[in-house]
Amino acid sequence: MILQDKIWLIALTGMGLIALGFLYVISQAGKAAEAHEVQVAGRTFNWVRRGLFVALLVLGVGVAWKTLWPFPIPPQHAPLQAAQVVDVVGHQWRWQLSATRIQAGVPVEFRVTSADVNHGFAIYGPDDRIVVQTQAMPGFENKILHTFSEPGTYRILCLEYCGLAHHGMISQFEVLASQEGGS
Ligand SMILES: [Cu+2]
Repeated sequence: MILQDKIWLIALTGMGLIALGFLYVISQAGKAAEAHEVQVAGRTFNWVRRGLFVALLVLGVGVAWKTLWPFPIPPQHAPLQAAQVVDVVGHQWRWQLSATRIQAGVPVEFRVTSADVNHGFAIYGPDDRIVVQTQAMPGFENKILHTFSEPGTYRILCLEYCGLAHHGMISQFEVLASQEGGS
């Protein structure tokens, strides 16, 4: 199962649990409560609340640790020494690339900037799933380091609304199997 489907499943499960909670509260509404029961319920609720807090804390730290390690963003102020480098400039409304043929299996560094306004530089794979993305900002150079494993035609879309023809800001490049040789 791919990551997006897993996240979707987790989200659906969460929504389902919340819906069940609502249904339970609705089913209990209107029933008279006894003073002793209220006291016991209050104490139980406090314990549940503390347990939930600890569980969420552990879950949050755990998920952050697992997903940010290894950190997905390469060092921005040091040379990356990748074998392939592609300079990317975003314009209203097109992408300017210094190379459109990239070799699979070899790290490639994208140096991304913009000539005018902020753009969102996003690479989509042959299966139309997002591979990697960063901001294209005037006056800044944002770096992406990526190693493509699948050959094919990759598309670049703009993910930051940048004016009238933002939707048409689509470009593409080829990822070649290792033996084909790139440029
Ligand atoms: Cu745009």
